[in-house]
Amino acid sequence: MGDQEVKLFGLWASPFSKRVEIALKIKGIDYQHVDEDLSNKSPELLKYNPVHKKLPVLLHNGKPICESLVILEYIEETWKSGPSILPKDPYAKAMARFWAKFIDDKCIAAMWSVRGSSEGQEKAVEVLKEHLKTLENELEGKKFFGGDEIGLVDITANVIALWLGVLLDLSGIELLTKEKFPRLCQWIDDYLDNSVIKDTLPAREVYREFLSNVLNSSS
Ligand SMILES: N[C@@H](CCC(=O)N[C@@H](CS)C(=O)NCC(=O)O)C(=O)O
Repeated sequence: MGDQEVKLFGLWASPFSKRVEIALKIKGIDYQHVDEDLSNKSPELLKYNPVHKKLPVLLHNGKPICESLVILEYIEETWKSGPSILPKDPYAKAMARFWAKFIDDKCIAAMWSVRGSSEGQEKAVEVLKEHLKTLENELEGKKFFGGDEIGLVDITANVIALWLGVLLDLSGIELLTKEKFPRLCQWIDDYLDNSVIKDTLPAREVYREFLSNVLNSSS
């Protein structure tokens, strides 16, 4: 394994990029991280992801893999070391894919729409609230979305664990509270307390400053 080339074109502040790092660390895979600048993407990133021109891209022995959820499944199938991040049972696996897609297609879309103070913001918050309720229900009787251990859905939901709270905070929206979402808040605490997660996600204050600058420069 040590002689393999595993290179991640990512960004420290990207929740998508962090998904890949978490999976590689859970599996105990050594990798090289190339931190990209989104305002000046590297020629390698553009060459390896000509379709979307986005990070993360995982380069494994010269072969590029794009799209974080695709990369997570590739990691699971390629490296048998470490814990599995997807269940073996076909139905349970399909459900994990379903919820990961729900987070990407619904939650993340709703999350970025709550920014700013446009007329649509109130509606966007309502939509986000509905989606968070759905996730709250999904956590009934479980520590993690994956059960007792962190799995594909938890890794996909890292955006809820850190990025969403900071965004809501900076936007002055009180939504993700223990009163409204007790299971989801407990999940956030448990998830952020995991040693791999702690070691991988940026510190809240550091990310807060970064996002605050991004929001100020785009408004
Ligand atoms: N669906 C993609 C989303 C990745 C994504 O949005 N990456 C952002 C950084 S967080 C990016 O590279 N944006 C560059 C751009 O849009 O030009 C995934 O899951 O990998």
